[in-house]
Amino acid sequence: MKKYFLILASLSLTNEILAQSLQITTVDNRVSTSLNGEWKYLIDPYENGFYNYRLQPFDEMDNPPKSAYFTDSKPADKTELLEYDWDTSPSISVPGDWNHQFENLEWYEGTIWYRKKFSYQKSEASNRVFIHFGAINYHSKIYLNGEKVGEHTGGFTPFQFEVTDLIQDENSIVVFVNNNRKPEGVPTVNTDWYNYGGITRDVMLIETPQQYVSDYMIQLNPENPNEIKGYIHTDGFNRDLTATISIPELSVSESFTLEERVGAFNFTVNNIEYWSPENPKLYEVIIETEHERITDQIGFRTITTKGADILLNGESIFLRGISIHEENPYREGRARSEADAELLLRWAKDLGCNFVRLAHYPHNRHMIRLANELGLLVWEEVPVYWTIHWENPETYANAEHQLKAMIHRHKNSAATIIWSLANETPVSEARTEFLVKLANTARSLDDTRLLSAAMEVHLEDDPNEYIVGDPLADYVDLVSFNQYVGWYNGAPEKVVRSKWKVPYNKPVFISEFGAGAKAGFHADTLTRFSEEYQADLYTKTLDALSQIENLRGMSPWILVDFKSPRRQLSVIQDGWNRKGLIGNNGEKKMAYFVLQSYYHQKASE
Ligand code: GCB
Repeated sequence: MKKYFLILASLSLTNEILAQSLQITTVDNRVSTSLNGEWKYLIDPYENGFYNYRLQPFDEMDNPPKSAYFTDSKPADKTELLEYDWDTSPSISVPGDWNHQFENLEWYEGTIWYRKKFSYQKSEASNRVFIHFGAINYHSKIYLNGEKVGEHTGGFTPFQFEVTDLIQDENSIVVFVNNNRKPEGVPTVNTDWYNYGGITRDVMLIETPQQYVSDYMIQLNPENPNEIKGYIHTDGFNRDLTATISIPELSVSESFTLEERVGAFNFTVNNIEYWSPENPKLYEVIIETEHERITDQIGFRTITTKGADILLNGESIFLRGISIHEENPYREGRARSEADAELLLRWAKDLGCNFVRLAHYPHNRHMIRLANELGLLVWEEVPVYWTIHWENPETYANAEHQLKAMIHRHKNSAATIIWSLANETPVSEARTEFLVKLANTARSLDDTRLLSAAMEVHLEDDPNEYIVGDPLADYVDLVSFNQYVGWYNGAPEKVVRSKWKVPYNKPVFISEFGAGAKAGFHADTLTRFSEEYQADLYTKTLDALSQIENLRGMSPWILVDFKSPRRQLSVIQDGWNRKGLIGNNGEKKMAYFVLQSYYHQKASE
């Protein structure tokens, strides 16, 4: 029997989301027009297209001069001086980082302008239009037909601006992109990954009715697996609307009234086939109002913890994971497409994984969609990495914005089970306060997933006993830590003597361990960067970690070699972090097979 009623209490949970900038939930099921493809670009290290020679920003002037690049101007006649010309400028592919596209931009960090001209006709005159960016690294300013529409900071989360009043039949969009690393940024100046710049993800125009469904959450109640709960938000007119949620395969069709643009619901459903790695069942879910009909593919599952156990649909699960950077090694650039997601996640499946840690920032939506289809559980993470400015309120606001955007984007993803708050951050009062605030924010937005963070270990009296003693552990659901005994800390034989003390009655997860190896380089097990060294370290580490009683999973570092300017050992590294189980040429290293056979055995337990 189904029942339906409004839960007013849960409205307060959703106010937080209402308050943040309107980012459309799920873009693939909207009326949209892609703006991917060839754009023009101008390299502007001195930001000449942005300031005049007195360093006054053009976009703060009442009448910006034609020399402002965003005006996309032409000389009126042959006598007029104008020192740029968009039409004769070179082209660049969007989406795509600039570094891998042009040799002279391989190491470029700074400002590049992009421009695209396009025609547009709304399908209904009264409709609204938004320009949506999947991600731009790192800071961007968007101008349409000479007018500034907005600015965004943060390299890995989507954002959008309404352009209903600016869009015309013929348009010029100009985007200022700057990827300078900043000490107060998130991430900060030093990371162990490459600072790819540019419009790195899809760009699209999204058209909606006046009052449109801007956001919805449709999830299983973690406390009752026969109940689906959630909310719908609309934006635009503030008229009471009737909304209907249908799940045809479950014979669900529930209608309710949206008051003040918002409606929360829960209803009972019987015979749900739960989503799991073994059975990644997705249901077609239809959300309808009198103005629009949106369809989505949503899986239903619960994820909770009890003592040391991680319970997926009430059953204890071991997370057979691997860490992944968002890079296509063949292209030596950011992963950006469905094909790139296929490449990476098929490798993870072949390795025997049921879980992927998408490090160290929110990955593109293709990765998450495919993980839902392939049955891979997902850890998503914000780039709060190493030494962020813990005491700077702007740094906090930036980190919180990225966390909110990440949660907002994938809150209907069954595959996503963990939001990770940080990676290897040094314990201090200010840092813990910062991360606890992030944890509280995450919990207020989503009570259907777990929280974690990749923490560190320390030694006390016993030189072989690594202790997790981080006050953050009290605020997260999984106690996760990175450890590199046998690589940064001694040779693999040291692992054999090591113990780990994790004094919490919570699931323990090893978010990283690993060793560098150059694919094809063979030597004995003591020779650094040989495949034998890496394989031996994996064998010994897997054995040693099994002493940890509460161990419920791991995501060794890392699936594929990835580019990092920190790695300059010539002949061996040449700008690549070599801890991949797969080389940048796609070759599987010996350690790949060690982990694969461990995972096969784990899967059969
Ligand atoms: C770590 C970091 C990761 C690095 C890795 C390494 O602990 O979390 O971002 O890439 O070690 O290879 O040193």
